[in-house]
Amino acid sequence: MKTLNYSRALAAAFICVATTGAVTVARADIKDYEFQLVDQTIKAGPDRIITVRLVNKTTGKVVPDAVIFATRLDMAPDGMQEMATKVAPVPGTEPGTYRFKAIVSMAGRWQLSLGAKVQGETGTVESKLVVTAER
Ligand SMILES: [Cu+2]
Repeated sequence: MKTLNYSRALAAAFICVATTGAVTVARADIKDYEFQLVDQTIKAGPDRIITVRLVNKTTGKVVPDAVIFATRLDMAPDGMQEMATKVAPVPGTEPGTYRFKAIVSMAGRWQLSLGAKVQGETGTVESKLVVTAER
């Protein structure tokens, strides 16, 4: 009986090690992902569209179907973090790009903070992007 239990435990341990190894090889790190601005500058005004892409830095490929759960747009880069505006997601034009509509009420630098989940990855992608609004 003892021997049987021992070999079972050993088999279980072996499977565990094998699985862990496979996962480590197959899975990219969540830190390999980042959002990038498609356009660094936009025009100030109502209903402006900010377009970003989500990139896997190790492959250089864009990543579709991320779930964006946090957005914030404020003027922190120009010392006005209390000056925040509503951000509404709008459908992307191509896979891997994500678009947001916002009222950009003032010329200057705006920080877009994004939090997202990537399919098949644990953890959260968090990016802060600075977009310049021109008059
Ligand atoms: Cu401002």
